[in-house]
Formats: sequence, C-alpha cells, structure tokens
Amino acid sequence: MIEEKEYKARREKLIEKLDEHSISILFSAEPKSRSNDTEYPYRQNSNFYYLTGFKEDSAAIVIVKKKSKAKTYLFVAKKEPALELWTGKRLGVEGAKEIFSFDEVFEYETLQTFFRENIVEKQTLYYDFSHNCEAHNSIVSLCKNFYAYKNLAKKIAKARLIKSSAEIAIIRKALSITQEAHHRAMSVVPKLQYEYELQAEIEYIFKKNGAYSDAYTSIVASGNAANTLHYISNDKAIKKGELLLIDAGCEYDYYSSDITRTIPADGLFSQAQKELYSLVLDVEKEIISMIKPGVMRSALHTKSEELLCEGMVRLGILKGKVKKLLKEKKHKAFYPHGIGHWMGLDVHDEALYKNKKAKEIPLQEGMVLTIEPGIYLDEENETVPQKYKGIGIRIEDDILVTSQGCENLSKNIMKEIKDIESLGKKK
Ligand SMILES: [Mn+2]
Repeated sequence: MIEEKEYKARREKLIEKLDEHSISILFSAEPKSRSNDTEYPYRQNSNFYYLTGFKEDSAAIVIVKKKSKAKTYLFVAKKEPALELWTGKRLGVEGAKEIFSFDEVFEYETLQTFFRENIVEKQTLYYDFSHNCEAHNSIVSLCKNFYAYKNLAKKIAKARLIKSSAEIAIIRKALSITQEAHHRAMSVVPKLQYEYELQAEIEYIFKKNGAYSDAYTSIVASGNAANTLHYISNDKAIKKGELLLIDAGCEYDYYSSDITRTIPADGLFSQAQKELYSLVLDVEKEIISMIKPGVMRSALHTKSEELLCEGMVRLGILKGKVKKLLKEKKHKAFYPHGIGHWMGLDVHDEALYKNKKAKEIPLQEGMVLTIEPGIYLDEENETVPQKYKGIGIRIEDDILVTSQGCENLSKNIMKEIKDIESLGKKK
C-alpha cells in the first residue's frame, strides 16, 4: 500500500526537475476495446499511476510551473449516476479532493478551457511523447507555438528506476503469489495433458490471491515450443519426457513479478536435460552473485554470454575456441536475448537504461532487475547434438540491488533439480 504522501513526494520531486515556466500534462490510459462492444479490463497508465495512485480513466494531471513555484491539478470524470449504473462508481471531483492532495481538482471536461487560460509565451510543454489519444493530441496542438517540447515520460522514467520500500514490499507480495503458482505448477504437472491446463492452474493462484492480473501473458511452452521466445498460444498437448518452460508472473496492486522456471513434464529430468539445466542454473547464480551498486548491466550480459558459450563448448553444442566463437557471435544462435531488464509498475519497466549523455547507468541501491539466462536448441537446427534437440531452458529471478550487493527477491521459488523433482513426485 502506497500512501498519498509518497505520491505527493513523487510529484514534488518531478517538479524540481521541470523547467521554470513550463506546463506539463499527463493523461490516464484510454479504455481499450477488445471486440465489438467488449473492452479489456481497464488498467491505468503506469506513469499516471506512479504520480497519483488514481485508477480511473478520463483523467489528467496538469502541473503549471512559474519560476520555482508550481501548482498541481487533477482532472477527473464527473459523477454521472446514469453511467455509473453500467460501469461503476466514480470518485468525482469531491471524492478525489478528499483522497488526493492536488492544489485543485476539476472536472475532466474543463481541461481544454483550463489549458487555454494557462498558456503563456516562452513556456515549455512537457507531455508523454508516446501517448496518443484525441484529447491529448488536441492539447498538444493548442501549444503549437511553444518554446520547447520535452518528454515528461523520460523524467518519470528516471524516478521509477529506484524503488521505495513501499514499492519493494508490494513486489515481494506479488512474488509470494507467483511463488505459490510456480510451486503448484511443479507439483501438478505430471497429471496434466495440455499446456493451457497448467496455465489455468497458475493463473488460478494469481486470481485467488487477489492479484489484479498476470503481469504479462503467461508462457507455458512444452518441448520445442520453448524455443519460440514469445510463445503464448499454450495449446499443445504435453508429451512425456519433455521440459516445460513456464514464464509467468502476477501483477499485484499494479506491481509486476516476472519469473521463469523450466520443469520436467513427468516430474523427472533426463540426463541430457540435467546437463543443460545445470549449465543455465550455474550461469544464473554466477551472474546474480556479481550484482552490486556500481556494476553495469552490460557487464552482467557479457559475462553471461561468456559463461554460456564456454558451457556450450563443453557440452559439444558449439565447436571451436570460446574467444573466437564469442567474437563471431556464434552463441547468439542459442542465447539471443539480453540478461534481463528493469521491473516495477511494468514488467519491462519504463525506466532509463542510459543517462542524458547516452552513457549506461550503473546499478544502484533500490533498483529491481530480472536475471534470465537461457539456452534454446531448436529441433530443426541440424548442428545441435541429437540428445539436446528440442530443448529450451530459461531460469529467471527478480533481483533487488542493495547497498552492499543484492537480494534475490524470488530466492524461495524452487530451481534446484532435486527440489523440482521432489515436488513433482509427491502426488
Ligand atoms: Mn523477464
């Protein structure tokens, strides 16, 4: 639970970074239609949520800054009983005033007029460059003679890099639910026939525990499907002897979790599966052990490439000298993605990877990132040794950078071969 005073402090911190004589606008997310007159469940824009905690649509934040003084305005949809009968109660202006400490709260309908009245010359307009809705576009066009346009989303992205203790507490809660889901998957998998059954078991645990949604579409990939990185159809029959790559995490109170485990369909790993799995697991642990303030994410990635390349040579998947293979990027055929990403309000958190001078941002206390090395050996790849063909493995944990090193926030989600096998055998 994040308190209003924390949201207010976030707005104040943002205001310090804005140009003097500027006006900033940020819109709530638009409802998204699914098909005909049905909609996807509404989910607030993460930047908007980060600054307000406000969950309704048809809303906007405006910050008017004159010299070092700023005023904050929240625009919300008015209460309309006839509409509320269908789509639920709204806070309305009065309700929002009680909860949110903006200088003023107005009706969303008045936004255009308010904006016209507050436009002055030589002003900077801050807005989210990637946002695109009618109301937004008309505001931006109102300001076409402005002095400068700057991306508000980038300013917020920088703040979102460092998580507060309240944010970390929510991520822990999300991970405790995701942990239960993955452990359930490990124990029930030998009894199931289809990938979607396993997906249902996982997402049942999410919902049952009050997780708003999954943080991203769950990947439940059996056998060779694991070699399709974004496999989400989850509709194949699970075959005995195969591995299942499960990349699934819930979103709890707007914060993500992002966990991958690779488990045997019938509860036990084969010898070849064990060899590959142990390689990926050892690399994952080694990379996590490197994490501390000051370290670059790119250094973690480079190290993961080296270690996986060495391992693949040892297992006969790649042939030649490690250095030369790395230089020629031969390992990329089997490890094509990065070592991980920021995580927070978004699973791939909209936080900066580089600073203003395009220099990489080193790890700092309070950052949360995923570590997820993998090896993907497609059955159609003729260079792959027969016993490894059709195996795809990824292991992913969510890591908090601490003052001295790091904490693996998902360390209790089983990943040792003996632990996974013992869960699968129980039933
Ligand atoms: Mn991930």
